[in-house]
Amino acid sequence: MSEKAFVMIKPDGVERGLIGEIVNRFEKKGLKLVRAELKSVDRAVAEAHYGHLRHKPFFEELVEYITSGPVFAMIIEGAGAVQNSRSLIGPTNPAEAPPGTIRGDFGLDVAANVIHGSDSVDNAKVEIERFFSKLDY
Ligand code: RTP
Repeated sequence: MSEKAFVMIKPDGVERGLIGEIVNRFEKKGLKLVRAELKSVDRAVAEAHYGHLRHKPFFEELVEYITSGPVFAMIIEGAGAVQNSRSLIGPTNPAEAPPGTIRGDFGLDVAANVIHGSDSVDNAKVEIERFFSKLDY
C-alpha cells in the first residue's frame, strides 16, 4: 500500500554535498520524492522532533547539531515507504550500519549520522506536519 515517509538529510549530509547521491538512492529503489525543501530547523522544532530523547545526556548537543545548518526535508511516497526508507538508511550508529546503507556508506559518527527517517506511518504524519505546512503537500 502506498504511504508517505518523512526523510531528512541532516546538516552534515547537506554540508558534505550528499543530497544528490541520497535522493538518487531513494529514486532507484522506486520511491517517489513528492516534496522537498532545504530549510533551517529552529530550536522549537528541534526540541519537538527529538522530544523522545529530552532526558538523554546528549540532548543539548543533538539540538545544537540539528540547528547548526540547513537540512533537506523530504516527503517520500510509495509502497512501504516508511520501512523501505529505514532499510535504505540503515541502523542509527553508522559504525554498525552495513555497507550499502546510507549510514554505512557515508557516516562515522553516532550523532552526526547523515540522515533521519520516520519510524512509523503515524510518526511520519506528525513529522510531515511539523516540517511542511499543510498547503505544501
Ligand atoms: P533518527 O530519528 O534520526 O532516524 O534516528 P534513529 O531513530 O535511528 O535514532 P534515535 O534513537 O531516535 O536517535 C535520534 C538521533 O539522535 C542522535 N543520537 N546521538 N550521541 C549519541 O549517543 C546519540 N544517539 C543517538 C542521532 O543523530 C540519532 O539519529
